[in-house]
Amino acid sequence: MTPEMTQAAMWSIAERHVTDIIGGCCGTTDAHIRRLAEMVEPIKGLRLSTHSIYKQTSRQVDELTSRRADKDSAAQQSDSQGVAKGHLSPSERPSFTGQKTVNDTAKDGLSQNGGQTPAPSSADAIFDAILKGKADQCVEATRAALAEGAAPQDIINGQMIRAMGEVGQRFQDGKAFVPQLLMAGRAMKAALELLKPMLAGSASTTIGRVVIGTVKGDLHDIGKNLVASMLEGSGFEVDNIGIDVPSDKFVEAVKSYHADILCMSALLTTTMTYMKDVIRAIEDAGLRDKVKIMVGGAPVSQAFAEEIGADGYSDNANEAVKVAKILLGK
Ligand code: B12
Repeated sequence: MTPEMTQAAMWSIAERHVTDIIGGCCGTTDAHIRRLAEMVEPIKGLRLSTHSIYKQTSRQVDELTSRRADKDSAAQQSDSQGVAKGHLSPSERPSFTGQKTVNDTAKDGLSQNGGQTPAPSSADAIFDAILKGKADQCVEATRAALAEGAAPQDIINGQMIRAMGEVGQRFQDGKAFVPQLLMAGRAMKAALELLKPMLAGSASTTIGRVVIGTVKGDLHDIGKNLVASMLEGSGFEVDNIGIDVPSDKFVEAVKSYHADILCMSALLTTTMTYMKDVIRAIEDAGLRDKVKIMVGGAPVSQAFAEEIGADGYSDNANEAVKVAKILLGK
């Protein structure tokens, strides 16, 4: 696996907070670990280790462990409730406060100012929060912008969509990676929730409605979710109907959601052929002229898309947004 693949594969685990430590074993290089460090940085509640720590050799780590074990042992003598030798109580777990984080040292991070510049205006703060993937900050900045009298539609068009465009560009240029895209999309989504009630009743604010799912037999969803987030962050309304989706569920979702575009994802050569079955089911339901169909996923190609009668294909989430807009004439 490349460092980027490792990062993408570990994302769903890290994001769900089901692990305390992420690392690498045989085959992993500094580049893999660096990607993992970049990935956990914006996840709320996770603490980032430092470059110097993950650069340490296993011998140094052994020394660190035994020093801590000695410390524990000393602590045990003065505390009858002390932890077992060699184990760290929560308060004893390594804290890297005060040390330089990877974020501080990263030259190509999404945050360009490293917190050095004066507090930005609300508009800048929204843009900045999306680039950093900070949902809470984005919501707060959006609140502040509204309090200053900004119109919800202007916030969306002026800051949010522009920020997502910037993140997409950095992704394309190899300066941002999958988790940053997801975090940015999520930050924008959180603030959009705040704006949604204010938009109700106003002229249509959505570029189009999209149903997206991974086809039957296939459980891969990282790429599919990324496409969903990018579409959502770019102004589409998205119904993400999950993984292992059979054709009748796709048909039902397209119907009930009044979808303009149906997006299908497949990561296995054995499941990508099912896309053709879904297209046939859409035709049988009399919906084919009402909905555009886009397909994607690692084994899918432009030639395959054409062969099965899909309208659009892209090999990445950023392009997917462009293709979706073109298909709807936007
Ligand atoms: C992570 C992963 C898993 C995870 C999935 C976790 C999850 N929540 O998704 C787990 C561990 C569950 C898994 C299981 C399996 N996996 Co797997 N997996 C991968 C891995 C390492 C990364 C996939 C990934 O997330 N990539 C990152 C994302 C961002 O990229 P992406 O999905 O391609 O998406 C991008 C584009 O394709 C596009 N895109 C995606 N969807 C769409 C949709 C539309 C409409 C558009 C326009 C664009 C688009 O945009 C995305 C963003 O840029 C790949 C290896 C690889 N090199 O791809 C193997 C891989 C896909 N897996 C493979 C296999 C064989 C399996 C298993 C069968 C293993 C097993 N024996 O059990 C099972 C299958 C389970 C199942 N029934 O689905 C093979 C597939 C081989 C093949 N040719 O069919 C691969 C290629 C590994 C390999 N080299 O052998 N896997």
